Amino acid sequence: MQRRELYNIYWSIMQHPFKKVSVIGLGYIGLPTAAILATHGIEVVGVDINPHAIETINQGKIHIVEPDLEAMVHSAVMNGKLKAVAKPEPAECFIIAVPTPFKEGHKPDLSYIESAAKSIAPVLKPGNLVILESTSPVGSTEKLAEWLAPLDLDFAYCPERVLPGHILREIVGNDRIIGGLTPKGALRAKQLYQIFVKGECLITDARTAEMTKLTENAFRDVNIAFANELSLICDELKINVWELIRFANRHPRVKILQPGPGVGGHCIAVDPWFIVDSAPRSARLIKTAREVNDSKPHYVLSQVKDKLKNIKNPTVACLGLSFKADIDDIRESPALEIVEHLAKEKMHLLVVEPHLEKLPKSLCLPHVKMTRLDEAVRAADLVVLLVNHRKFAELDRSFLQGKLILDTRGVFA
Ligand code: SAJ
Repeated sequence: MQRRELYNIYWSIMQHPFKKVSVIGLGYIGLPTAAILATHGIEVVGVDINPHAIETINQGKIHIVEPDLEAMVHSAVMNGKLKAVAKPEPAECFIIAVPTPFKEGHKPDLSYIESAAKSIAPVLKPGNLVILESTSPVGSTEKLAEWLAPLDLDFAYCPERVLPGHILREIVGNDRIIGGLTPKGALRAKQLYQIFVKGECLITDARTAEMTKLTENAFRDVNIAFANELSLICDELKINVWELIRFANRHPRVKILQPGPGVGGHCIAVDPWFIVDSAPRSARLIKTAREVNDSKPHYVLSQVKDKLKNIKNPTVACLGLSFKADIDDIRESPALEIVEHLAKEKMHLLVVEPHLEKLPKSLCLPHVKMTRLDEAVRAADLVVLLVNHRKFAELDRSFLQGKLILDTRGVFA
């Protein structure tokens, strides 16, 4: 496209600032995005299929756990700038932020995106901008455009990159990758994100933006797999992996991540599979990394059994259930997977999870009890640390004397 032509598009876009935006999917990404747009003066209509989420948000409260988000949602709702509804209504821009899990055989499941597209189709008008934020396989934005054809719309793919627990800081501060199906789609999406993003908004095509998001999470997965593989090698060679990594990281160009009981959450444990699915013959390292990380919970289980081999009817303290430190999210959590397996063995378990009020349903069993940290450690033969919550690091080490310990995160090391 000629410079002049781009300039004309840019000029015409600038004449039409966004006044009303709809966000489809009010979860960990959609709700903060909706709230931050609303606090910048945009009229925002959030759409969700979950009646509980709608009701909670319209009361100025939130149905998820994220620091400072409730205050922002509360003020946006009270100022009349944000409302949650079940049925989409007309707007100038639609941001789709729905889940993209995988199904059988690690194949991406785009059904939530397809449903979102179908739900907005009746209210779309020519000239509307549709942005996909959900982490998606390469080609998904093109598919979205096909589902919504033949309407005259602009499309862009703009992946979220925020870290749970730090969403409000990162949603503003992080750079944004904006991939348009056309240059006009990209420029219009940039105009929208610039309302609240203080980082740079970098423009590309939709396929590159889709792959950028997948690459970031695959990069992290491969690096965690390296650390997890090192932990196995170190166990075999009787070396303390935490000390090893600390020393290796003193090299100016080495930055090894931390081993753990496996990789959890709904992003890093999922997204690399989208690359493997799209390019199975080439994505060998990425696939192996997934397998290394997915096998770690089984390795931890074998370590537990080994530690307990001489103890009859042992009591095991399991410290942590969430998928990572200092959050309440147990989706795809390796800690939960390990505790569920131990529970199936009918072991007497004392579970400590300071971020949950009660045990998840799968652990509501007579031989599994949720307790305080000191209580669990005092009664346990074996203490298995699964999540590096700050509270666990603060434990008085004298409680651990005489206990068998399996520390999968190097907190007590
Ligand atoms: N983990 C380790 N060792 C490490 C780091 C992490 O075992 O050294 C484990 C964690 O315990 C957890 C899993 O990896 O089980 C994932 O945690 P995380 O903190 O690495 O990532 P998420 O899933 O919370 O968020 C990631 C982020 N992506 C990257 O850092 C590249 C975030 O920026 C993305 O926005 C998010 O995925 C997403 O939504 O895709």
